[in-house]
Amino acid sequence: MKQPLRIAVTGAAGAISYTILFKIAAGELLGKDQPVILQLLEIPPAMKALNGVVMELIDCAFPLVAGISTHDNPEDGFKDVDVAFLIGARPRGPGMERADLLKENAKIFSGQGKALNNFASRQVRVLVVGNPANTNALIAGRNAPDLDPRQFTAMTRLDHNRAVGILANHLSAAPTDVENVIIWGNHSPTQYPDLHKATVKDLPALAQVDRTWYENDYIPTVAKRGAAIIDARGASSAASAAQAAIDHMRDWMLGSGGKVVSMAVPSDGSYGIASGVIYSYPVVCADGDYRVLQGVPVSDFSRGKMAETNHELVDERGAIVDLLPAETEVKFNAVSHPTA
Ligand code: NAX
Repeated sequence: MKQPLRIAVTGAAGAISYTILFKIAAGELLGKDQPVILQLLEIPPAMKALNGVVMELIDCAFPLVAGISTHDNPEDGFKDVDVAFLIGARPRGPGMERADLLKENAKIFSGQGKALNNFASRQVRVLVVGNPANTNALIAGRNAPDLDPRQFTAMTRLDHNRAVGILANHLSAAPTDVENVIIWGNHSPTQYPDLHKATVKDLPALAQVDRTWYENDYIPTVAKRGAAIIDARGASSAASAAQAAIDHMRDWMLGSGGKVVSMAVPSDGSYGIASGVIYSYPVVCADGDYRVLQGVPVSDFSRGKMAETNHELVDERGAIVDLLPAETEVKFNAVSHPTA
């Protein structure tokens, strides 16, 4: 039996965690031969609810769960963790401006970044799900100067999976028939779901759909899917978000099998994007690492969309710039990422 890996999950009493914890415990993240220790974080008022979730985890008698602990502070919760899902975040309250939301979350994610820096495994892989996810990941990473910034990523895999699923559905194809869909930019309505490189059953996707449908229907449907789900369900996406978080982290750790997937990662300036912002790119994962796909053709239409979402991320960074520590040297590829 392998040594257990330590998995931290914040917001562990919330809706997404109520799905993801049971998937991780069942071996859907790292395989059926990899034991896990779950380190669950919440804020003090939610500790009682978290204890209820722990009772249910115990009641599943999962063979792979080698331990469960609960924490109301990141210093204890992130001790020695190999993987961190940062799901908990401050939701937007009534009358709260976007800038206030960014600042409130900046406080949470700077503390979590510091705690990861000081207490997590040196190889920790971090996925930020809590919104505004891209800028929260930027804040966490910038507060962890002893870790490689590339260890901090944000989730656009839900947008990627939505883009695949909605296209497959439109063409009466299977999701596995769809390849090379790309989400560029921010996990927000400015994101750009790009089909220029995509294929369905090995033929160009854009040759199989109406261009007007692509521009006026498909792009906004993917980008605003979260709001449509809230409108229909009266609650935000939770099960699909949990699945996407598993997909993101599993591919990062175990490889994407040559497939292109979308991950929001620190920009190295590729495709003219502002250096340092956490921007969703097409990546291929192998050997426990990810590599931004280079050489994707960018049409004038795409360039405009990619710039718009880039501007939004630069603006978000501007709104919290006074809360960021001084920029450290960006150590791209400085740390190796061995597979689990
Ligand atoms: P819930 O409100 O159900 O759960 C969030 C939990 O986080 C709560 O139990 C809360 O007590 C806890 N929490 C808050 N601050 C915390 C802190 N500092 N430390 C530890 N725990 C803390 O929300 P849920 O539906 O689970 O969504 C969680 C986050 O994911 C939200 O920010 C949401 O906007 C974001 N999403 C991001 C998505 C993405 O694709 N990147 C998609 C799904 C989701 O909307």
